[in-house]
Amino acid sequence: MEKTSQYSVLSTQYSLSRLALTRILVSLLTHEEAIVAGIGNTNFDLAATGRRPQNFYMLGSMGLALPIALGGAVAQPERRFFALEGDGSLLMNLGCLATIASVAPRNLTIIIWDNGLYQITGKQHAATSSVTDLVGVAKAAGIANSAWAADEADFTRRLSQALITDGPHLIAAHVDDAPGAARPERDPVLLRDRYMRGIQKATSNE
Ligand SMILES: Cc1ncc(C[n+]2csc(CCOP(=O)(O)OP(=O)(O)O)c2C)c(N)n1
Repeated sequence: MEKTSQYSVLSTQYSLSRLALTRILVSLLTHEEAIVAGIGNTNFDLAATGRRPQNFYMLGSMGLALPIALGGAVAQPERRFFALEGDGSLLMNLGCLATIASVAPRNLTIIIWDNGLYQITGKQHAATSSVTDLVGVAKAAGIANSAWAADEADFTRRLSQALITDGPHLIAAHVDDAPGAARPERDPVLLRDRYMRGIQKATSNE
């Protein structure tokens, strides 16, 4: 079988709109929560939701959204942090799940967009498309509060719970492979400085 897109092979499984879920996430934030987006479509879609100084966009290096968000969550326990990562990028750095489980930051929520693909480099299939269940991996790493979101309503419900309860939380969703909706500025210094200013002010989770 020609393997052009996992979406075409398992269309019922990889059906949620990554952009719609990203919009739900941003719409639920009211306390200057930080969002750290991994490379690829994850940060392309976040950029499409509009300018937020508390958003950070990773460029170039896979698997760093979770470690960067973990550092922020430890440094600013009064602010909630969200890490957005693609399945391919998380597969490159699975060890960070064990680190997060060990540190157990109450203010960190991990969101995984699993399209079963390394999409932006040509839709090569990732292990998640066949054998690897990232929620199972996260639970085994020690992040007990890890779950798949079945649909938009379930995602909204789980996220709303994560916003008012102690983490770490992990929510994963089987998403589509629509092209990324926008692009952040490809300027690492600008992106870093804007984010550092955006999270300078202490905020409250209440
Ligand atoms: C160490 C390393 N290897 C390979 C790449 C090339 N690369 C950039 S994005 C990407 C795929 C990312 O997959 P995923 O995180 O699942 O996001 P998607 O493209 O599916 O949205 C790859 C392989 C890279 N940037 N760094």
